[in-house]
Amino acid sequence: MTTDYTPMWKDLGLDLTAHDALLGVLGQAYGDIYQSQKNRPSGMGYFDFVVSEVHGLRVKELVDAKAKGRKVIGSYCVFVPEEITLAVEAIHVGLCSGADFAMDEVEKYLPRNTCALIKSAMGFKLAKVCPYLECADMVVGENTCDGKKKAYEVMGAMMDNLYVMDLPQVKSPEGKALLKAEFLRYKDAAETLTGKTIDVDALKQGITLVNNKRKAMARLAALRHNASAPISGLDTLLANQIFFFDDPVRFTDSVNALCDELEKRVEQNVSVTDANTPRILISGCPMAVPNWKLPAIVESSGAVIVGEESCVGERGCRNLVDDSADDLDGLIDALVERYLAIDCAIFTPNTERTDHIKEMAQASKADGVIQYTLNFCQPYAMETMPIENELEATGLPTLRIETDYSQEDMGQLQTRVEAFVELLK
Ligand code: BJ8
Repeated sequence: MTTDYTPMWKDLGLDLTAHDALLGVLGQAYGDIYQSQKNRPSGMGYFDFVVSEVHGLRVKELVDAKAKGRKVIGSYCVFVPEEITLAVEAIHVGLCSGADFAMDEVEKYLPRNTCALIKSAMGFKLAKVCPYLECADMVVGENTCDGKKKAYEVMGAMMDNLYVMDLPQVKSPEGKALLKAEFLRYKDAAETLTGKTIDVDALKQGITLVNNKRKAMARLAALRHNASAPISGLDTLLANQIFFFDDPVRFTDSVNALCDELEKRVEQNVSVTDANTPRILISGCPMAVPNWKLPAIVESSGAVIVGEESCVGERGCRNLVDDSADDLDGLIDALVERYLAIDCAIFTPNTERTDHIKEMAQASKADGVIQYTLNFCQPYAMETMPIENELEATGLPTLRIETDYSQEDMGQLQTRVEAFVELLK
């Protein structure tokens, strides 16, 4: 960062010492993992810049927008509709939860055997190290897995701006009605927060902005299907992570510029790997910034990641919202339709997820699938075995990895991943 943002962080109430420690770890990990990659597309320069300013320039944009009267809404899940946030001219930021922080403190509130993502969310709050969280005028939690549901009860006592959205667990007509009621309740809450009323034009505008972001990500995903592997999995994961907090228009333009470059790379057969490098699809729990652990191991073991079946990936950003309705109720129905197609493991049954993994594996010409689960995440762990059986029945080798954010199992993971990559060769 070229500017000294200390006064801004201080005004936001961050713990400056703890925050420096977090930025130090993040910078080191980013340098080691990202800057050491070879033959990166030049379009990644924008994303490198965003990371270098992750707690700087982007946060300043939020602070400046707040000074002009705009509100910031933070969210922990891809079920929270950004379209509604944008329709009230608020700014939507995904709260990342991808690193261990203040774990001793967290374990005074949550059992040790809670998944790393939930612990991280609470650690960032307790340690006061996340400027996005401290900037947010409203933070939206959601009733998805049991761990998150119960953690929000605890976190509700730590913040005065936590709003919890209920979510269905079954994709039935009743489940759809519940999601619609919850989207309408969120719309009311967003209107109350901002003092703006959502009309058809405003919601259509929000839908267009988010659809454009998702279209750009779909373009990027499709380019990875090319046999030449024009971009690494680590770099595309980074774009997927930045999707959650960057300015939507600038982000969309930057992804499209990257895709223009990748199209040329494909024409000229420029690749980030050697020919015949094993291609791997990763499927499972979301990888929030700065959780780059498993992809770094996979790509340093001689494979390339060609897709992420994840909420920080294709599960989270595929499918557009139909904006053809000309009344508010019709547009809300279209939002419900799109969001209810998200095949998160909290749903029962959830067979569409297996179908989606198979489709992704085929489209991306994957040689194998790694199922990635955070320790103590029951919904995704429970789905690994039936998915493994189905994939292996089609001849696709799979590997199950359960881990957390610590570095302790790095050696063991590297050995297992290397053996899997050898098997795929
Ligand atoms: S829509 S995947 S972003 S809930 S890893 S906290 S499931 S115990 S993150 Fe998620 Fe929304 Fe679903 Fe996507 Fe629980 Fe598992 Fe932890 Fe998880």
